[in-house]
Amino acid sequence: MNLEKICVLGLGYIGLPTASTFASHAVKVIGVDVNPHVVQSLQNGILHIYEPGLRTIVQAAVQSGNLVIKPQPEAADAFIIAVPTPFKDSKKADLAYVEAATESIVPFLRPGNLVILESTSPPLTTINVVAPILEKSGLKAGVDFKLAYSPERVLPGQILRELIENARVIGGINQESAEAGRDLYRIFVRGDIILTDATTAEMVKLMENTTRDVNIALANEFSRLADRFGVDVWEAIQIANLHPRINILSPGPGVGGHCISVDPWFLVEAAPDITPLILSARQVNDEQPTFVVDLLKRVLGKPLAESSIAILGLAYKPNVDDMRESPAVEITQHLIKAGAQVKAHDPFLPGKEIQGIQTTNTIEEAIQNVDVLVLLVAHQQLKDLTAEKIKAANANVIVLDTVNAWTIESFNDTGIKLYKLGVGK
Ligand code: SAJ
Repeated sequence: MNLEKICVLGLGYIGLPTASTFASHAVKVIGVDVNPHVVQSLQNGILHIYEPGLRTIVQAAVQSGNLVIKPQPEAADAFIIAVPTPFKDSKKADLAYVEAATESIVPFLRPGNLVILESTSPPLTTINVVAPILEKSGLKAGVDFKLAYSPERVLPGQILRELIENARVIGGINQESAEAGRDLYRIFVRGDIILTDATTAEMVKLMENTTRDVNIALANEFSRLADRFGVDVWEAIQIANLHPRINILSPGPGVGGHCISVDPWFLVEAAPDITPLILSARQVNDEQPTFVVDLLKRVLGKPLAESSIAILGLAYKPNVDDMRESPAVEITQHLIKAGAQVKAHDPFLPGKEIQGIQTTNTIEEAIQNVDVLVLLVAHQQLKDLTAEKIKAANANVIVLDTVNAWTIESFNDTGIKLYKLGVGK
């Protein structure tokens, strides 16, 4: 099919890299976002999100004229929907953005077009939600236009590489739709392209992130057990992982981000009567920040309200600036609410206000004159922080490392006491 011009709806962490990658492969791309600030700043080559390498490729795409940023869609050969699917307080998927983006395509839909949904969605969304909206155009899905679900599966921090190299799943509502999707993504995807049906593709995406969530929950429970039984969980995991069929993930302060902490709920919501394990894993990971706060209270040996605390790392995971659903933010907010004097620093967002938390400009500023330093994210800059540097900023501080960034031995000669999550020794 003709694929000279495509329209990408939603210019966030997935839509923007996708739009600019197509544009850098000589496709005319209309990048659409409903947020006027996003449209305006991207038109001026300013990015509203951070992802390694993204600024260069977006600016080049805009300058070449292949990527044009607009507030609404226009006629194109293919439409890609890459808007967020958050959840409501009730943990039910909020499909409002998907529905609105789909509605916005309707006036521009033409016979022969291809529409792809990339947003992570509950099973049957493509068939039961997207197709009926598009059919308001008077065109029939699978007959007059093609429709497929193709989940994004790229890792924040590595998006541009994984977009090209990862295997791509394309689930068509019929074979012709899947094949049209393959022709589209083949423009830049070097990994395998696997064709299946739309609902299988939706399930594949949810199963991947759920598997990771359940495995992290298990690692987090192991950290609690190790704490209770006087074991170093990091050592135990390292030894267990020598077994050829075992691969335990890492415990930490909790599971954040917009994917793994959200997607399993879509399965629980869709079939609560048959998903007790998935629900339980979600609950374990959601409780992990509380476990860390309790551990911190034990380390401090005095009430939070009488303590001064330095928090290092606020992002949801290492080496990204993304704070969505971040357990580090949740822990910090909890400590502030409990009356502790808190100074926080994140190397990706120095000197900013983040969800009610003011960050310091430097690491040293955060560490000076506090009782305890809590490391919540293993950003490279924070891993590189040595025991000597910590001592130079605050010789009396106690350190709690929740992400296994530092070794107890490296603190031995400093007189500083290092505690670690999951180390009950
Ligand atoms: N985490 C742990 N322990 C681990 C690994 C991760 O506590 O051993 C925590 C992280 O700190 C973070 C959270 O889990 O808070 C999620 O991080 P992540 O790196 O596992 O995943 P995401 O959310 O950044 O990206 C995931 C990826 N999915 C899988 O690896 C199966 C990515 O490929 C998906 O494209 C992305 O979700 C998405 O958009 O769905």
